[in-house]
Amino acid sequence: MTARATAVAHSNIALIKYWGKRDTAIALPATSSLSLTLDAYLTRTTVEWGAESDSVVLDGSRLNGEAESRVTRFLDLVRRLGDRSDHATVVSHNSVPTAAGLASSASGFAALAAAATAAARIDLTPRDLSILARKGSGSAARSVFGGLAVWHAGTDDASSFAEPIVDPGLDLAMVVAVVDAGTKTISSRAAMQLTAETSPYYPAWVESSRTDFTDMLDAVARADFTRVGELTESNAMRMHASMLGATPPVSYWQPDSVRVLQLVRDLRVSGTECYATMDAGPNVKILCRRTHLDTVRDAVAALDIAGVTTSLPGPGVAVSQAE
Ligand code: 2P0
Repeated sequence: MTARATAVAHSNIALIKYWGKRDTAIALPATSSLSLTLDAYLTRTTVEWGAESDSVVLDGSRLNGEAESRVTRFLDLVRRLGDRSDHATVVSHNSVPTAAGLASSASGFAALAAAATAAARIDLTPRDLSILARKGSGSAARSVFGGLAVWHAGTDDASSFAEPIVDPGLDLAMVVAVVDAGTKTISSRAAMQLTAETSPYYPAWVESSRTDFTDMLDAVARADFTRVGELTESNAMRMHASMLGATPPVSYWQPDSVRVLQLVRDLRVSGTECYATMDAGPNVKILCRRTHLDTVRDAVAALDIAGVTTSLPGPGVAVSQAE
């Protein structure tokens, strides 16, 4: 029997963002966050144990340097969990452009966590899988689950996990306005640390995001689409405002990002209710109802930017093959 497994995980976009850690050593976030897993972007990863050394191939290219070390450190955690000393061959494919602010590390580390543990025959509950995925990349904790998921900030390793929440009929969909699919200029990990250490607005971000999180849970429970959308947009803008206050300032925005944000406002005025959110990149994700998906997509396409993708809520991580 070979120790091999393949897992598929989808990316997620936070409606209430995670931006900054309270403990970098075990990846505890400063605040709780809430996300929507998308069906549009996924990572498929195969892990096979039994090798002499770890190797990682992403989209046909062998990783090296810090990108490889990050995966190797993660595999160390799995070795410890499974009490094994052999190494792994990791082959991964992203349908997401890597490191472009489209949550490739979320789907990437969720798929890696599931494949590496399944291949090692380590049986984890979904909660424990999310705790493990968190240590690869914070947002990966949420990609263990489909649809809407919350990641509780927690106070220690065991209490900082994600879990799904029931959508009581919100009918959510998302349009991704791709402004630039190139690699980001500063990693989200570095940018959030810089913001936390140097921005005078960071404490205000933490405080307001805590309130946003509570308000969002309430809005979701009431299936109040308007409130969910308003909170989504304002939470993202406040996160970016906190970055602008860093030294040196962090800005992921490009001129086309602003054009899309303006379009979202115009669409709302003309009766298509939709709301914008942005992550560590220039792309704009637009939250809307399913019935408005085509209208929003066509309006974005008319801006003639780099690309546009539509998405419905996606599934949680799945081990598609364990041999
Ligand atoms: C989020 N982002 O909540 C936020 C909003 C980007 C902007 O989670 O250091 O790759 O690996 O825990 O998860 C991106 O940060 O950072 C992110 P690490 P991660 O989706």
